[in-house]
Amino acid sequence: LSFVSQEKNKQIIVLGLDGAGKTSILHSLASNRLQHSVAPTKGFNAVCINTEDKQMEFLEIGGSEPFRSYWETYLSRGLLLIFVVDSADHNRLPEAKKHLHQLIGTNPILPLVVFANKQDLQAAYHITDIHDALALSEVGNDRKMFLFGTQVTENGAEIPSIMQDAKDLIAHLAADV
Ligand code: G3D
Ligand code: MG
Repeated sequence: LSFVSQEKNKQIIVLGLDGAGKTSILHSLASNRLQHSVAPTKGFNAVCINTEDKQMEFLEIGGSEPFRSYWETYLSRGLLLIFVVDSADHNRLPEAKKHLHQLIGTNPILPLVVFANKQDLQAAYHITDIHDALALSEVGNDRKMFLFGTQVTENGAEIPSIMQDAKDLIAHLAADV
């Protein structure tokens, strides 16, 4: 029983500035269908995703200012961090970078999966530019780090293979920790 309750605390933490697409990505990964979010997350959003052999619990914490104080608390007992950015929101990339580096600075081995979302938008930076803008080369040698370009458009369509790959990778990383 203690094993079960210990496991219960281990969540995949999903962070990023508000409007980046965290909820949209989570719902799409959960349903295997692309799903836009219909409303901004107020506070917390917990989503369970089943794969063939296990269940993963994701916790999105709202990106707006009042909730950011919770980020580090939850992260300290997280399995891995998923960080979502709006690739077309050039003005706020420095802010996203600052938060990301603050978050991972406290944990040198926490695996990191970055979603460079909204790749459908004309103004979106390519993932190589996102890699630079977020200074991902500085995230640490001992850390597993992955970067995916994603887009959540075409409501109801099956998720593209890159999102399926990301989901498989996350399941793999979560099992490994
Ligand atoms: P958040 O949970 O990070 O705050 P949401 O972000 O998932 O709530 O998404 C914020 C807005 O961005 C939503 O639009 C959502 O539909 C849109 N969005 C999410 N992903 C994409 C994407 O890949 N491409 C585009 N073009 N839009 C996306 P609204 O209009 O409801 O604010
Ligand atoms: Mg949200």
